[in-house]
Amino acid sequence: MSRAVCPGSFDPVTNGHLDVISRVSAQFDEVVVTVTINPNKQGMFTVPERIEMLSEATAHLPNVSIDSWQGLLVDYAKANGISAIVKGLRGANDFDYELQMAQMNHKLTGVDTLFVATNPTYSYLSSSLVKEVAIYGGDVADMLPATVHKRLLTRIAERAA
Ligand code: COD
Repeated sequence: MSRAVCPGSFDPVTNGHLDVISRVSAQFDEVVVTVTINPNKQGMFTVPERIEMLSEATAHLPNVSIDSWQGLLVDYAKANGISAIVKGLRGANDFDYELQMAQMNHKLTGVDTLFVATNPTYSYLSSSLVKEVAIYGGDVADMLPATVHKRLLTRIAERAA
């Protein structure tokens, strides 16, 4: 059985992430979307909130499950019998950063990283840019699942209060 991991911060999940996840789910028997925890980085959403949003947004994909992990991704892959890390690539900046990580991860445990080219419809999307635009009142409704959009607006309103 082929298993892949799609790691990320997912703070929050965007339509760009979902496009990659659904395409990866068509290529592997099982896909685990793993929210990697960075204790030095305070997100807009807690890890349980990110997991909940991912679970809702991928509920239609039966071979996709959601998890979280703190530590080296290669250790997660090894512990869970995962043979491939899959990442989305938006452009040259992603490539430079991802190539270095892929090579490091391969050196550490031999795990391979596969890349999915971004859908041009979503190539400009990142969680951080979506949050910034939404904080300043820009319309990001078509960049996120509807429930995530609602939660984002609620969180921004809570923070402004
Ligand atoms: N279209 C296509 N792909 C996209 C899009 C889009 N619009 N938006 C994001 N993506 C891709 C990103 O390129 C990335 O592959 C993935 O989706 C997740 O994106 P983010 O922004 O949620 O997550 P990142 O980039 O912050 O995640 C970085 C990791 C958490 C994956 C990385 O830091 C990691 O592996 N950390 C674990 C600790 C570790 O092992 N460190 C050593 C690494 S060598």
